[in-house]
Amino acid sequence: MQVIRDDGSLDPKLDPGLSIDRVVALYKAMVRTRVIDDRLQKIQRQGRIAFHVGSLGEEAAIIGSAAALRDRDWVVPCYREVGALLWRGYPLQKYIDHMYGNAGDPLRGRQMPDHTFSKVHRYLSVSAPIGTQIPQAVGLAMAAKKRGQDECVGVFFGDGATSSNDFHAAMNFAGVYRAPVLFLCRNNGYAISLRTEDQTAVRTLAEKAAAYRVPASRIDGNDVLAVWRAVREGVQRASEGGGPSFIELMTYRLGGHSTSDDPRIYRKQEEVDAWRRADPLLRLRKHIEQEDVWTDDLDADWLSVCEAEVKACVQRAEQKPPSELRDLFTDVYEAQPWHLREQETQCLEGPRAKDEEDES
Ligand SMILES: Cc1ncc(C[n+]2csc(CCOP(=O)(O)OP(=O)(O)O)c2C)c(N)n1
Repeated sequence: MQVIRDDGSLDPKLDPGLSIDRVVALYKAMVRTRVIDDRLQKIQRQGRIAFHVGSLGEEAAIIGSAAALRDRDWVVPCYREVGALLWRGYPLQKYIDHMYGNAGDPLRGRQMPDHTFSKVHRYLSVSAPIGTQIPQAVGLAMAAKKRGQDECVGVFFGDGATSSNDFHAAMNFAGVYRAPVLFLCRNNGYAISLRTEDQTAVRTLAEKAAAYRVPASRIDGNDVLAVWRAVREGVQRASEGGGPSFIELMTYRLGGHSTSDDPRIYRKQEEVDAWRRADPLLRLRKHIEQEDVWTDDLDADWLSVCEAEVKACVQRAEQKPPSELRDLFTDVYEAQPWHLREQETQCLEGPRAKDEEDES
């Protein structure tokens, strides 16, 4: 499905009818996510943060899905979806603090960068082992259904995850119990260096859903309105008791898998250039320009607002002290149990103190 044509016009039969203000908000969120990505990539290269996993080129798939879910619905992320968390109003400063693992990091530096979460924003923590979040999402959806709550769960994962055991177990459960879950598969062409066609024999990932009687669709994932429409249809189905949906979002990872990857080793520049021309931001910008609500000046202004915001957050993050070692033992239970108190004392004394004790 495609709603925004390459020339920026809309297919009137498929237009989901969002207000133009809402469409501009989607564009602004996509630009903001890209600016954040770009800045984090640069400061990682300067050795100021350890790692970043971005969403360059996949912004429409992520922001469009987040916008179509309702506030009471849950987002179960893979690891590229911080744009969805920010869309829900998560403070950028907290995210940047997390990237530094400093004293402002809600995870106290105990996780890898880009593995954040927020309970109040109904955004689950990242489970790095591929596919493990998918059965968790189905469990969450089944819990909501059992409680009679009108809530559904949008779970993100990549094409590679559809070859994991957890994907199949989760799809089976969701199919049998008609769980109110949306399987949001970002088919970005690669699982790190492995091309989608080399890791599965099927022609489309959407057809895997048929085996579990889960309704599936294949969407232009670089078209934010097509994504919105497909996800909102899935939300409605789930809300009316119709159970799960699988949505294959066709997109492309324009950057490396993460800052630890060099994609030039396994893919051709011509392929990347072709997808750059299909950049989701360019197509949406064309559309809002045609609607006379966006101009080059507005674009430049918004870009500098986002850049200034990220720069200020980075500066503040770099002034904060690191997470405290003590937090490892105190920030676990409301009341610290005796064994953690003992470990805290030993740890703060340090291994040298222990060695000296042994020698004496
Ligand atoms: C079980 C497991 N095996 C290997 C890895 C290393 N790994 C991290 S991301 C990744 C590729 C995932 O690809 P995909 O599911 O397509 O998501 P994408 O990164 O493209 O968004 C791999 C193999 C892992 N995290 N977990």
